[in-house]
Amino acid sequence: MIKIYGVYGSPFVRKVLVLLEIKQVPYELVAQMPFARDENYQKLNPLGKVPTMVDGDLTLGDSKVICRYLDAAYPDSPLYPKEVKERALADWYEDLCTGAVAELAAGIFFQRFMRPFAFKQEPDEELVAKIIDKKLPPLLDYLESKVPAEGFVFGDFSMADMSIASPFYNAGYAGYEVDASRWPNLAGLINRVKEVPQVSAILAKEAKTLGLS
Ligand SMILES: N[C@@H](CCC(=O)N[C@@H](CS)C(=O)NCC(=O)O)C(=O)O
Repeated sequence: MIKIYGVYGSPFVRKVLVLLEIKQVPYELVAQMPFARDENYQKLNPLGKVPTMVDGDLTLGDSKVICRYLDAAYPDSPLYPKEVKERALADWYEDLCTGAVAELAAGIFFQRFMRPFAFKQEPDEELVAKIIDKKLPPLLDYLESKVPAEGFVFGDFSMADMSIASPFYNAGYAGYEVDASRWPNLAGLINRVKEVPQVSAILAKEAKTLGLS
């Protein structure tokens, strides 16, 4: 059976779990904390990051790489567009949002959620304000111009939608919401993705694990 190393609550692990749930591919989630500096885990993934996937003799790190492999290996219910230019755009949105966007959202989540609840430290609100007021808005403006007012980016739900929305669920745990009056398309997409049954099921499991429900 496919093993996914990681934890509920990671925006990157979430993408992989949603894809497996939609494709109805059985998997085991092997608990692996990020930042654990676990030598055995680093043999699977030298970066020590989650997720890592093991499918038989294949071991892969990075949610983008894992999702693209799983979509090709388990082709039922495809989660990337087929048309070449759409596919390239989907890859770009996924790279952008699991990269720069996720990094900024993670900054809010880390400061306002992990620091007080996990490490009993005060959040650095100056840093959070810089992210919210200066660093995120240009990226949100860009996404707003690419996201439709209704439905999903490429018609059917795809990993592009999941990748765009996922970092904002973590920022949401830390009390940050995309301002729907300034970025209505993006805020709408984040809500629509949440309503995909497999996404809401994974978010419900996370909320339990994070002590939010
Ligand atoms: N680009 C990677 C990012 C993975 C990532 O940064 N995961 C975080 C957890 S949410 C992590 O493991 N951080 C630990 C570290 O950076 O050492 C992906 O998409 O899988």
